[in-house]
Amino acid sequence: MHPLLHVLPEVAEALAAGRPVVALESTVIAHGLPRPDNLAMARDMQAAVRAHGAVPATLALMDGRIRVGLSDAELERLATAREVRKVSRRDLAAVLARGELGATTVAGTLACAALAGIRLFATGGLGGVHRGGELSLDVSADLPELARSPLGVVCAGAKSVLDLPRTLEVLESLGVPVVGYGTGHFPAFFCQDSGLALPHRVDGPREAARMLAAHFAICPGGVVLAQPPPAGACLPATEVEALVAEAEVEARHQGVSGPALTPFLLARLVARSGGRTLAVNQALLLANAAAAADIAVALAAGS
Ligand code: PSU
Ligand code: MN
Repeated sequence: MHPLLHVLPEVAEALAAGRPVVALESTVIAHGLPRPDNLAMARDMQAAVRAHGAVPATLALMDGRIRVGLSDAELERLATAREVRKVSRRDLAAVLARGELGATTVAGTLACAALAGIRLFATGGLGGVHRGGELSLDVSADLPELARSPLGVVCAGAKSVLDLPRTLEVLESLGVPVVGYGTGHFPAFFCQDSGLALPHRVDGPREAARMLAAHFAICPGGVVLAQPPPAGACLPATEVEALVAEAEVEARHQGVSGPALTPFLLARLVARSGGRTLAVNQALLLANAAAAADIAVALAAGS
């Protein structure tokens, strides 16, 4: 193992034995969800992974090491600390060298999970091309990192606050497969369907595992497995569009940009929807954790 990695014994044993492990990110805990729901969700996601037969490994930076798997006390520290850095690929070295507390984004988690040899990762929504990104060039580092790190990433598509058609264009250019998990369309995070057709679809964990095994055998980088949010939890697309448009105006007026933009927009949506976007976010995080565990089990079984 890499000297900067500190792997929880339970996770290290599972990896060494070829048993299923699912990586979980920590930006969603530290910056993506309001407190105290964030700690409850961090615990519930780990429990969902376990209930579906895999070992959860939440990733974060602590005391100068990349932590792969956190104890409950460490999860609590991450969810309640006053200052937590948002760590993408570009931030890894600086935060490690200073020994700061860091929550890894999808990009940061992918980079670290790849070092540890983890094959599955569950998150909520990917980062992507922000609206207006064709001029601002605000394109999440999640996209190039997906092209580098050999993991299957179960998500509900990319966040509704993004430009979804351009996000898919960039993923195509990068050669990252975007596969519908039980759907033929790219989901839109808070909504089941963005209206954007996907070129490939798999149904169920065994089909997903077979596709991942073929990809890992012949291609570098990862695979996006896009699962629609649970039907009962979804919001109407027109309502989400109106909420996002309002939140975008607020961000512009307050001069919010860069890494602060995504957490700002998500928090404004929670406030403006009276908590309804939070309920969808929580439901899809749990569903994605469960699906990633199912796929990790199938992949470990070689089916
Ligand atoms: N999806 C969520 N909540 C989040 C994020 C995604 O439901 O908080 C986080 C992820 O960690 C993702 C990051 O990698 O937002 C993207 O941020 P940016 O657009 O600054 O790259
Ligand atoms: Mn950005």
